[in-house]
Amino acid sequence: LEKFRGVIPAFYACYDEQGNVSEEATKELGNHLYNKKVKGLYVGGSSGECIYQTLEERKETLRIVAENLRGKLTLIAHVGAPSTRDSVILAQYAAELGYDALSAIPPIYFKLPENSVYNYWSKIMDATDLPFIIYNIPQTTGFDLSISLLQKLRNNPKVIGVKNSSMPVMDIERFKAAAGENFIVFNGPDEQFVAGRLIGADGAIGGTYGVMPELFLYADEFVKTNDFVHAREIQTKINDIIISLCSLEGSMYAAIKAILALQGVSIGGVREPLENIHEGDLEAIHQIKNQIDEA
Ligand code: HMN
Repeated sequence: LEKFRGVIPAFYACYDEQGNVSEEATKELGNHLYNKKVKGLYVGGSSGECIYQTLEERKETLRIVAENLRGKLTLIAHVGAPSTRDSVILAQYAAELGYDALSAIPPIYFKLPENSVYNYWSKIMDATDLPFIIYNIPQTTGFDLSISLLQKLRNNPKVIGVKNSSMPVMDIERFKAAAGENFIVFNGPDEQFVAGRLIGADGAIGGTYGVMPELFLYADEFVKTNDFVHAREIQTKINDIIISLCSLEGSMYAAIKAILALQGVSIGGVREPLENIHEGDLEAIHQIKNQIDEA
């Protein structure tokens, strides 16, 4: 499980000027993050705008990233989709492409009982030999992973971890305690990266790493060397930046992509209904870029 311990940016959706998935931009972002020395990539999750992409677009992104970076970075494919059938198609494709693990949110839209969620995740796991990482993100899915469901899933040896994006840091500690040895819990909320690592997160996956990977890599090093004063200092810088990113008219991901463009990596805008940046955001975007440079 060593290959999963570390800082793993959630990969952004990469579009061309017409808003189509761009092979060139996808490669460019992948290479950029590889050069920053991150541990791996989480492809096609929330930050990948998976919910707004067709199955074909999601397959395309999975393929481009794998062909470019397989063997160089730990690659996790997020295959959560509205139907079990589509998730299984994505899972099998990710396995063919050589991904290191699969991951999925619980099914969305209908409020389904725990047993349906159990069956959904189990069918994804049955579809390939790959290990599986549960994605718990109750603020967007409305579904909270319970300890009893985690324990039930844990009977399947393919379940190797949880990517936990719920806000209570304690959930990380509870999931670790319940799951036992040889299990990876990833910190989800970037605002709590240091706290999550301290309470037991073995690794971390996040939506803002891509625009400031150095800060998370430094914070991680400080945690590893028990230098909590410096770790906390970086967390404060990170949180100031995240608050700025979330304060514009455009969505957080639109702001991130605009800053990445200033950093030399152009991956287009966001897909609606996510809000693209407004004229009035431009000055703030330059300021946030400077804020990141100075941090
Ligand atoms: C992904 O799946 O793309 C991300 O890892 C999701 C991640 O947990 C993000 N959560 C949400 O978007 C709700 C966070 O990284 C989040 O973007 C960050 O903490 C800023 O609020």
